[in-house]
Formats: sequence, C-alpha cells, structure tokens
Amino acid sequence: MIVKLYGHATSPYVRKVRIALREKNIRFEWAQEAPSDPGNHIADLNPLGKVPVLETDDGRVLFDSGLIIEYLDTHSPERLIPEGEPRQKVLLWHVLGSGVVDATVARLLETRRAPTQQSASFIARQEEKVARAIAWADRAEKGRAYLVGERFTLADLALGLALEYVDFRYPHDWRSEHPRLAHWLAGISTRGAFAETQPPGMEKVLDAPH
Ligand SMILES: N[C@@H](CCC(=O)N[C@@H](CS)C(=O)NCC(=O)O)C(=O)O
Repeated sequence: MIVKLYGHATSPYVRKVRIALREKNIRFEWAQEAPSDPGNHIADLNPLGKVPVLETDDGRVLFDSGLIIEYLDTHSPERLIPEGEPRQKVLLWHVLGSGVVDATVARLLETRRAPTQQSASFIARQEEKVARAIAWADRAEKGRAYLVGERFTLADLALGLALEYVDFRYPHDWRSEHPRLAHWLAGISTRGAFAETQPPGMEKVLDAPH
C-alpha cells in the first residue's frame, strides 16, 4: 500500500499519522501543505479545511488523525489499536493525548493574538487542562515501558506525541513533579518513529533546560 498524506511538519496531528506510518512501515507520499498556505488544496479534500488528510491507494479521502490511524491499522498487520479488552484502555489514552494537544494548540493560538486581545483566563484554563491530564497520566501509568499490555500501541503514540508537543509549544517544567512519567517519555522518545518525525526546531527545545 502507498498512501498520500497532506499536512505540514509542525502539526502535531500530522505528526501523529507520520509516527503511525513509520511504526507500521507503510510507504507514503507526503504533500507538505498547510491550510494557511496560499493556494493550498486542503479545503478541496477536507471541507473542514484541516490537516492531516489521507488519500488511500484506492482513491478514498480520509480526514482526522484518529480516523486515519484506524484506517491504516485495519489495513496492515501489527495493530496499534488492539481488539478485545485492551481496546477501550488504548482509546482512552488516545482521547487524553488528543485533548492535551487540543489544549496546547488552543493556548498557543491565544498567545499569538495581539496582547490586548488575549484572554488570560482562557490561557489559564488550557494550562489547567494540560496540568490535570499530565497528573492523571502520571497516576495511571504503571512504571512499565508501555501503557497498555507488553507492546507499543496507540496509547503510547498519543501520550508520547502529546507530551513532546507540550515541550515544543508550551515548554515548562512538568518533569520535576512527575519524574516517572518523564522517564517513561524518555524511553518512548528514543523510538525511530519519534526521533525521525520531530518538528523543525524541536531539537533546540529539547536541549534547553526543562
Ligand atoms: N481533530 C483533528 C484536528 C486537526 C487540526 O486541527 N489540524 C490543524 C493543524 S495542527 C489544522 O489543520 N488547522 C487549520 C484550521 O483549523 O483552519 C485531527 O485529529 O486530525
């Protein structure tokens, strides 16, 4: 299977799909377009005007990172989303990770508005979501290499991606309060799929003191 992925390198939702493609060894063509690029084609493919968008090898167009990963998963072996009892656990971690990304994006966009138009309470609410979700993950994580079962799943992908995105766009010291979760992330971050898909500029953030 060869698929075509639309989206830009700094988008966490696009990166989520890139990590899944790499973990599953699926070949893909990457059209690096952002919905804000002049003359881009995203809205012709996705009426919501968002990336990622995936064109399948039989010409279907899918959007939303979660749905795209579900499609890729059922069309290739080595499931990221297991069947049976662990499935709900994995999907809950996915919801948590996606929520952290959503809050971090919302916070970032608010901080990019003109200072007089920014809402401090809106920013604080997003930061509280991130803090609560990190604390929840720290309590739920069992000190093992993987969050659910004995192998890498969408749970690890979603939380690892989310925590790295927090480091990238809302860098702050969450590690000193949650050293176990920090240790877990350090393990996940060494995977090829994570190392090879870092957004441009991420190296500088990771080198900076946390
Ligand atoms: N729930 C969607 C969110 C996708 C999303 O918000 N993508 C951003 C890029 S980081 C986007 O395309 N934003 C452009 C816009 O909303 O106009 C997913 O998981 O794919």
